[in-house]
Amino acid sequence: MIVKSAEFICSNTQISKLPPPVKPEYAFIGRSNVGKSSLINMLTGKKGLAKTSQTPGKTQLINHFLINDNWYIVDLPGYGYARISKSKKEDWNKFIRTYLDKRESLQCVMVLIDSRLEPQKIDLEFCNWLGEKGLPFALVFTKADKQSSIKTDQNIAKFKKALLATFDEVPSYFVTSAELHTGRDEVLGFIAEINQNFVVPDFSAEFYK
Ligand SMILES: Nc1nc2c(ncn2[C@@H]2O[C@H](COP(=O)(O)OP(=O)(O)OP(=O)(O)O)[C@@H](O)[C@H]2O)c(=O)[nH]1
Ligand SMILES: [Mg+2]
Repeated sequence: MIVKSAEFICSNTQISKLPPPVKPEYAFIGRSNVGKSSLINMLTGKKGLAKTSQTPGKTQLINHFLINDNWYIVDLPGYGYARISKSKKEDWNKFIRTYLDKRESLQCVMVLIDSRLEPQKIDLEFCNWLGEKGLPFALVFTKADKQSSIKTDQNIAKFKKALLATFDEVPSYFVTSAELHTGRDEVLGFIAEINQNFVVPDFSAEFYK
C-alpha cells in the first residue's frame, strides 16, 4: 500500500464524539512507551503525526488519523503506566475497553509488544481479554533494532508459546522497527487486505451526534 495522505482528525475522551464508523479502523495499543506513536509515524511516513516521547504516558486520548481518505489509524493511551493514579488507571480501563468493545468499524486491534522483553503478564492478560471479547487482533513486536534478531526471535517464540496456553492458534504477527522502517510493507499489506473486505457496519446515527 502506498500512503498518499495521513491527517490528524480528532482527539477524544468520549466515544459518542468519534467519527461515524463508516471506514475501516485499526487501533494501536500496548504498554506505555512500547512505541505506538513512533510506529504510526513510521507507517504513515509522517514524522510528527503522532506525538512521541521518552516519557511514558504521552498519549492520553483516542486519536484518529485518516489515511488515504479511506481508513483510520487510532493511537491509544498505553496501559500499565505505573505512575498514574489508581483512579486514572480505572478510567483507562473503562474508556479504552468500551471503545474497543463497542466500536463497530474496528477491524483489528494491533497489539504492540516490546520485542526486547520476555512475555509480560499485562500483555498476555490484554490478549486474553481481546480473545474473550472475540475481537480480532495481531501482534506487532516493536524496537527490533535494539537487539539481535536471534534475541527477537527467542522472545517472539516465548510469547507465542505463552499465548498457546489460552488460544488454539497464534494470530498474525509482525517484527518492526520504527527506527529502521522494518515491517512497514508487511503491516500496511495486512491492513490493505482487510480494507478490501470492509462493509459499512450497522450503527446508530443518533449516537454519533
Ligand atoms: N530504537 C528504537 N526506539 C524506538 C522505536 N519505537 C519507539 N522508540 C522510542 O521509544 C520511546 C517511546 O516511543 P513512543 O512512540 O512515544 O511510545 P508510545 O507507545 O506511543 O508511548 P505512550 O504514548 O507514552 O504510551 C521514544 O523515545 C521512541 O523514540 C524503535 O523502533 N526503535
Ligand atoms: Mg504514544
